[in-house]
Amino acid sequence: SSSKLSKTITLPTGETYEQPTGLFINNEFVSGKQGKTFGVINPSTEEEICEVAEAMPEDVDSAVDAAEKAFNSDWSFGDPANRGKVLYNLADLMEAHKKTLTSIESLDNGKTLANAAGDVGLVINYLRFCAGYADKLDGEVVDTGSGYLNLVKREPLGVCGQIIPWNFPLLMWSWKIGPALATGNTVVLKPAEATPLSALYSAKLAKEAGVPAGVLNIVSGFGKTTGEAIATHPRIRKVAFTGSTRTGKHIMTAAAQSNIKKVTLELGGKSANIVFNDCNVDKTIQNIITGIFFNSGEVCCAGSRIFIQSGIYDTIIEKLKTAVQAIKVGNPFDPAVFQGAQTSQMQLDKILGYVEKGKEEGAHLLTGGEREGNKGYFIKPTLFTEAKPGMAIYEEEIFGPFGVITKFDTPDEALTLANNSEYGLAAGIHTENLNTAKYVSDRLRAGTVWINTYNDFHYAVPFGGYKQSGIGREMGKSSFDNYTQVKAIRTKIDETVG
Ligand code: TXE
Repeated sequence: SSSKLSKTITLPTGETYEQPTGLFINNEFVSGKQGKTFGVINPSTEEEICEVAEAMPEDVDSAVDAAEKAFNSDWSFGDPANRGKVLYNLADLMEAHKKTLTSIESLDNGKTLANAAGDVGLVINYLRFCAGYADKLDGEVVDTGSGYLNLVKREPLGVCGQIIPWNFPLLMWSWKIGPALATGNTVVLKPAEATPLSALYSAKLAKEAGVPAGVLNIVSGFGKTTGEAIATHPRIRKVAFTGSTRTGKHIMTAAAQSNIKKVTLELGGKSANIVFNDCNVDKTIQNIITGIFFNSGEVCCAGSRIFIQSGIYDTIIEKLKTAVQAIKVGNPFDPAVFQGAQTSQMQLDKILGYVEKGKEEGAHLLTGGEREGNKGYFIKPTLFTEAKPGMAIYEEEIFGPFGVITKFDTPDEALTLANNSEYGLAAGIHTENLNTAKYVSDRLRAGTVWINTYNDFHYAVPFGGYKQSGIGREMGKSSFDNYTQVKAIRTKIDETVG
């Protein structure tokens, strides 16, 4: 069966499921007021999966109306344990639907089933983490003498606009809605136009979990229309964004000019992955690969600048080349495949453009550098050596399975190279020496430093950027700071009662 607001989809696993395709406003799937739709492409086959409703500014208005009404209700004023319960229910439902969610994510984004399963697992854990915090975000009593009672409490911000990217569609959905809902806010979220399916499917689960009408609204659409309507909306009080630094700057400006929305940003990166002479070679090879080829390289904190100390350089290069050439690229539903498709034609073209740039700039193509097959957005894992500061492939975020390698001699030289970037999202260090690890990790200007691991996330550990990689932290306790504001209540006490 296939109605206007949902479509029966057969997954490559043979399973069929019902995909909601409407906008999700006030707990109902609805068509956009202008009746517009857009196609969602399967990046592994370049075929259309389905059409979904496209939100125009008037639809964003409807979503904000619903969210504002829901905010002025028991949702934000009632017992926070109720919000925790709803989020636990949602996590349970997502666990029950884990298989379908995993397949939807692979279908829509092109990532392997293994990558998608990892995402969904982290989503479930993080929602439970947020649920558990809902009733534990205590305030303070400040003593200024017996003539006053001072209460300091944390309150939600109101209607929060959330704009997310296509590389981790469901994970980014959870990083945004988890802390927002736990703290009593209401949400208008725009998924990326390339990957709206898992957010819509999960909206249905949210309703089933008991999320009240208007608390969570999903408005699929494009950045320049739907995203812009969120960033400039006069009644949205906060905007949270994950995506490019360029769009992040634009959103911050729009937030300032419209109504001083609170802003959190998780932006691009060009993270340094530093290999020292005394590293464990085999583990380090795996960590370099995970660093840059995990999730097809579409990772904001990808270890895309690889720095290798001179004493181990030749050994690492030789082993790395062999290991990378053994990586299987292709159908994300094939369990033998390590690297699936890039998410869009635009990304494929962008990455291949950087291959040409790298050659022109005089770097050495060690391996890869071309498309894999001619159907689907697949690209061979690519590494350039002899990359130098000033080269576009060294400075700019490529956002694909594309790493650049540079040789260094001393830890201080590695630090200078690593820190000489406007980005500061993450970094990696590979050494068996605690002194080196501590010295270097203290001096790296990055929000996350991984030692002897990479792209290794945990829901209780905060994540976010230094410098132009962002503002605010997601996951961990820090994420609740992004969604609460402090209210001081100072009461004068009449001491004449004594
Ligand atoms: O990103 P955008 P794009 C980087 C990566 C990639 C490049 C371009 O280098 O190659 O960005 O990708 C919405 N007002 N990252 O163009 O524009 C858009 O609809 C409001 C890094 O896809 O940042 C989508 O939902 N919203 C990254 C989201 O912003 C707007 C993840 C991200 O799109 C908007 C993605 C506007 N004017 C890309 N314009 C990371 N840090 O993880 C766009 N959007």
